[in-house]
Amino acid sequence: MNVESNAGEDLMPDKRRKSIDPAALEMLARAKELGIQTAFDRTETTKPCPIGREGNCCKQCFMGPCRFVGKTNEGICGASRETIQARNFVRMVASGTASHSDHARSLAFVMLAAARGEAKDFKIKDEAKLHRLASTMGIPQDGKTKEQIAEQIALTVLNDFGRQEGEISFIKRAPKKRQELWRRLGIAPRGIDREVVEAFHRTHMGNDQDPEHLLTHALTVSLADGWGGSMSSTDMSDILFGTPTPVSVRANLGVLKEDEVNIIVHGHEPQGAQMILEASQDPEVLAYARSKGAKGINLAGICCTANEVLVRQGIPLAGNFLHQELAILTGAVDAMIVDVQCIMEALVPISKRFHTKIITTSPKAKIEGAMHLPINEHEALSIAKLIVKTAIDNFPNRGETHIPDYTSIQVAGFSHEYIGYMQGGLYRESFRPLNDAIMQGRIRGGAGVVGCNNPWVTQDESFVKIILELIKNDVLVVTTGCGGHACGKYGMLTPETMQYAGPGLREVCEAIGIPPVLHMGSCVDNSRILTVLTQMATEGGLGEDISDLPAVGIAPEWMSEKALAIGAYFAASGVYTIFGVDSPVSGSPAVAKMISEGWEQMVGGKLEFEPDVDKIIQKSLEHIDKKRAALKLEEYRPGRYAKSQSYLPGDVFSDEAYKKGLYSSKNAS
Ligand code: MSK
Repeated sequence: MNVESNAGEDLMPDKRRKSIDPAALEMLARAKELGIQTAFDRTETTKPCPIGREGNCCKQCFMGPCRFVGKTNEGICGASRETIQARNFVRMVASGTASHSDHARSLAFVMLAAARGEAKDFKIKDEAKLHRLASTMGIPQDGKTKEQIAEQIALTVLNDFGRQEGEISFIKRAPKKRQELWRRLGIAPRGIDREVVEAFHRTHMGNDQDPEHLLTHALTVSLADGWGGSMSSTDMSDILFGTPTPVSVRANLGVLKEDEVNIIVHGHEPQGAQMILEASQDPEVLAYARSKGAKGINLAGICCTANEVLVRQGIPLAGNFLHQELAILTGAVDAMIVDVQCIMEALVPISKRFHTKIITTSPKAKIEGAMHLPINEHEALSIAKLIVKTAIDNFPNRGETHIPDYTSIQVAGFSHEYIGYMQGGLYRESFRPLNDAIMQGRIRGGAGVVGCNNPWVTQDESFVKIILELIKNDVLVVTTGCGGHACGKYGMLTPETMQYAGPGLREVCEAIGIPPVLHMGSCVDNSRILTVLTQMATEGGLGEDISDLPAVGIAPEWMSEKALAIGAYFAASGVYTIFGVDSPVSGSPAVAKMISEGWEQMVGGKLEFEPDVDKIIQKSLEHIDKKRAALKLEEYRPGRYAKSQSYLPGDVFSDEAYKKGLYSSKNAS
């Protein structure tokens, strides 16, 4: 791959900045200096195919690909524009579901091996959660050891993959009314693998040719993700590695250290990263690092593997999706350990310009030119030690380094259990205070602002803008994935962010002792948001179903198929969900209407694509107020509790604001 280019301009073709993150801008300038191309630059040189981007390309058979341009309104087989748009959409949702759910499958095998004593390095860390989960799954526990219960949980989850009839186990955790709706509509997923396979069967040439019928299956397959693969991933990870509670930790590239072995974990699955963490704390391994001249071993994370070890063990964050190449450009990363999903193929060619070793650890994902050391559950720690020692051996090979001097403090790790606990303590945990605050209008509503970075929009800008505006309007925000990272990099996950919140929200945050933006974890942890919404819907006072709640879901910088699966399962669960950037179904207003108005009539939630950030904010607030009115709640009156403050000094997006305002430099307290 050619990595030479005239890269490094910090402006996009439309003169917007490539990022609002000063660390990213500094590294892009460094890339330019070194003549290295990154995703930011390839966005300019690799123009997306406009036909495919609009969803107007059908390549499901070899009579085509058929391109729906100009007056062409049917493929060679006669397929309509709407059919091919719906087919493409279903396939993306199925791929996203497969990814999240296969992540769950590997955790189920780890849990099974641990329960059977075949994976000595993995233990059951959260026994209370194990018992809670077993009882919701209806698994008998009397007279059973925790290992026997864990074995039954793992087998039940694995059974949900291959189940041919009935419905997956976690569906019964949704509000009763929602479960009944799904059953009535026939969209409750039977088995995870079955729904994914059926999605590919239906979208094969010459099969399902009714766009609405196809899109209804997108709802089913996405529910297999949200209430299946993702939810079971979250629960099994908590049981094996601990349920998150708030941790305070630094974020951004400045967490890398000049005098220590820097290892970055990147991808999505927690089990390998957990072993790397344990290996890096082993006294013998630490002594080995010192023997090579390093003061210690510094572990940091990127993407959702970062989130997994951040929210549980407080491992610092090196950055979000678009930081993966920038981290290598520092010259200070001795090894980047990658497992699955969101790993750019560009990492290897860039790493060849430095000393960084890219090591792949999943049997499912090899990268040409990278070292492949798959971690299996049976000898996980010994393989992890080998990987860490490989990084240590590489430390003396470092050349010139350039670590941008930016970090910020973040507080992350708000599991749904912790959110319940902080509202009532260990014995009286509940969602009553939150529901009451919404009913009284202290809190206007809730929003999940989640998802990826996409180099087609200024990195992190829409996250910051949307979230600041929402909290200013008394909307409590939860975040996950790379959105969580974006918030963390700008200090928005700290209690100090309360000063930018509206007076009602601020009062509630002060009373409970939480920031107005809560980081709940990784992409699969969007399932925690489903659990929170269920608890709010069943607590009383806010209706009986998720679709009754004054809440929205937003993915302003989405890029992955997993994000689309998440968007679809939020809609299927009753949430108004808005995606930024652009629409993958923009070539067919009819299909866009089917997943918006059509789905709203069917399931009470809808999925819309809105590139304009101001409109995203406006639509979100309007929706929240519409739901408040439907619930006959007190009218939201800003300023009722105190005077609202202006939310940022000066220009939010200036370097000065970042350095003096939300953003703190590495050496600041
Ligand atoms: S890592 S799926 S870029 S959130 Fe989960 Fe970030 Fe999106 Fe990957």
